[in-house]
Amino acid sequence: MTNVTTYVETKTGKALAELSNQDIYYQLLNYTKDLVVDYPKNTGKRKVYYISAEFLIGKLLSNNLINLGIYQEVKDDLAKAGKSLSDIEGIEPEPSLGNGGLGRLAACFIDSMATLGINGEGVGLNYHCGLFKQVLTDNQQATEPNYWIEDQSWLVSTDVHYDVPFRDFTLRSTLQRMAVLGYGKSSKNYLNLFDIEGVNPHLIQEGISFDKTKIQENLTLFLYPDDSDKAGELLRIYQQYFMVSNAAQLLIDEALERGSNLHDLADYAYVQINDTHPSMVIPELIRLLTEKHGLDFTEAVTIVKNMVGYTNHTILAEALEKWPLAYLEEVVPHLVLIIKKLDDLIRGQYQDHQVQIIDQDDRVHMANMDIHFSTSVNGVAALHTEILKQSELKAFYELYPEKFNNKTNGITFRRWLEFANQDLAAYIKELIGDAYLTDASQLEKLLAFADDKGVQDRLASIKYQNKLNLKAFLQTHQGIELDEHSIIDTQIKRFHEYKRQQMNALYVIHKYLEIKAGKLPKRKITVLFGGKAAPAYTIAQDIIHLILCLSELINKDPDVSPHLNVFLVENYNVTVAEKLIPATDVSEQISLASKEASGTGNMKFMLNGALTLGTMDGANVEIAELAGAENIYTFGQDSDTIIKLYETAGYQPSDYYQDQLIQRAVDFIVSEELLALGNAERLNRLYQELMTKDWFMTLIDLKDYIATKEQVFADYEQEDLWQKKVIHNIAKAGFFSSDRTIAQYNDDIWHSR
Ligand code: 26V
Repeated sequence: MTNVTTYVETKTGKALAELSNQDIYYQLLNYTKDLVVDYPKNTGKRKVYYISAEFLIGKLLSNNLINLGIYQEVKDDLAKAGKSLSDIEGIEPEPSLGNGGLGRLAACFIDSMATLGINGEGVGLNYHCGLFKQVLTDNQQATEPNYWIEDQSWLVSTDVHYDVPFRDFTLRSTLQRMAVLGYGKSSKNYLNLFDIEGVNPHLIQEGISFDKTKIQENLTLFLYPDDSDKAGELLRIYQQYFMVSNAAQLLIDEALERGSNLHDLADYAYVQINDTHPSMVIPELIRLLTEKHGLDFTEAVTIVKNMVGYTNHTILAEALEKWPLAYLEEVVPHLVLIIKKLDDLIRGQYQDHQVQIIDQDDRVHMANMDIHFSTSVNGVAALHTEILKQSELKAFYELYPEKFNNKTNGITFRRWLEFANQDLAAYIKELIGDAYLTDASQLEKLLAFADDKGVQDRLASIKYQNKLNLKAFLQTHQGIELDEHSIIDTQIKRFHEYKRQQMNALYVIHKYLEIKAGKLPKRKITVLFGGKAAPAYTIAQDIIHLILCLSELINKDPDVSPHLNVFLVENYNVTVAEKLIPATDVSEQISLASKEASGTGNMKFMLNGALTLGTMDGANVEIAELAGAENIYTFGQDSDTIIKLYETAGYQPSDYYQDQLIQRAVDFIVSEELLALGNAERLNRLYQELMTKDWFMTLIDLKDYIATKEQVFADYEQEDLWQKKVIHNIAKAGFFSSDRTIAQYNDDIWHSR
């Protein structure tokens, strides 16, 4: 293949220098697509189908160029023509086809499957609008639709179509694909995104509200629409069934094509169910095998059971799907027949009501069905898997101990180091070579430099340069004035009470009050937040409001702003994360212990040389073990204590509110200063919530959090000590490569060769 300059000249008849960035973006898109069109697909008899309602892939241009090994070459060619690759990257719309960690994990996983040469593909939905665009106005979050598909995009149309039957109509699908390229590989996989033909954007009304009843026009219009009402829940069932019926039909067709006689289907395919959203694939496969392909029911059940694994991503009860049987009857009555048969099978085997599929209230427990009819059940970090075994799924662990296994999450280093932190990546190569790109454990070689002053200084200067890059980005995008000399303390993730952004906000109040009283920090602190809140989640909106009011109060106060700044970065997404993470000094991972299944942001920060301030939750526990207790800042009650407190209803916020320091911070939420800037209803509701309920126990850890954070800031002033800790973190981050995670999935669960 010719180089990019020649390609563009041949295609357009113009020199690169004459084209606009927009034109160049489309040229690069097509150049990349043309390059890989003839790449062979990965083979491997047993093909993995990673079914997921979300693939938070982010922008693809740079990632693809890196995986093809031509990023630098293209960058240089563009530079010769006076063009900047990073400006062109800015033009690509981000496909935000996920809410958060679960969707981003799926994106890292397909990258790693391709890199390891595994015959494994993603299957999901081609949402026309990704997660809503967040606009901050009047110190509140507003929402707008987030289109990402243009006339030219990474999607490639196929002639694959299936009929998907619902009670009242049948929908014909189309399949759009994206090539998934492995790092340094000349073979590919696909991300398969199913769509309907008649999506109608005119159904969208104000903001992101839309007519939820017109399924034949809206099925793939939005990612996870608001499901706080019945119409939303039904739409979600339509989406899920459409996704899995297509996946099941694709899988069977491909297996037949590759020589399966269907009795041996499990030798040809393995389905990984990413949380319970794709659970209906189990009864759907059984339905297709029996009704369409004439297999006997008992045999079909055995086959399917041998080709399915289920990953659990949360222990939050409200997030575990339990569909009313009546809703399923309304959408997919033919599937209900199968689900009832499966329920009968289980009732015949086990009396324990905790393990039944359909409960006394006629709700279908999707996770229960998955666990019975699969070979593997996994959690996503060591602690999370233990909690599943010992409490949440204890009854199942007793039935099937052999099915339970842990697969600690990981991240792709191609995106989260090579691309996002190019200076750091280049320096690491200078120090230890580039073998770490395919064998992340090689990063441990950096330990030899932990006390090397020259290395420490270079790392500090790379961090400083990344702060300058972030400063430029925030200035252009949001008019924010970031102080590059301040210590940058970042909390980026979905807004949820269990993640405790409100605890960080209480720290900010505490610091503000101290500064007002004349107690100044040694160095300016910049607290950055980023994240979206579900539109129907009122308290999360209230927390956003509190942070935005604090931001206005603090940044405008001439006494305080030289010492403390607070910003909520608008419309947090993968692209924003790529800018924030490399510039951060302190990584906030402060969930209530036991509630964050794993976290993956924590790993990205670790790899990029930020130190973790966190609770012993999710993968933080493994970060602490690997990096060493002296290289991470942990605080707060542990998961055993918290789980007991829930069991005994032993937590009362008023017990902690007695403390002067806590009282002062909490009361400030409804102070005159904040009420003058904010919405009294929101601030009062949040205050009341903390005082009377505080379901996620903000106050229990607040004092310890404040004290530990002060220690972090004190240590930052001992530059050598700090950089030594940074080196230990980067060196030990290799374990969190998603290549390691995927190798374990394949060795222990998929056995795809
Ligand atoms: C879903 C929902 C939906 C209903 C309302 C409340 C709620 C709260 C949480 C969730 C989470 C859904 C599953 C999920 O995204 N889990 C995340 O998965 C990541 C990848 O394994 C993991 O790193 C995060 O800790 C976990 O929260």
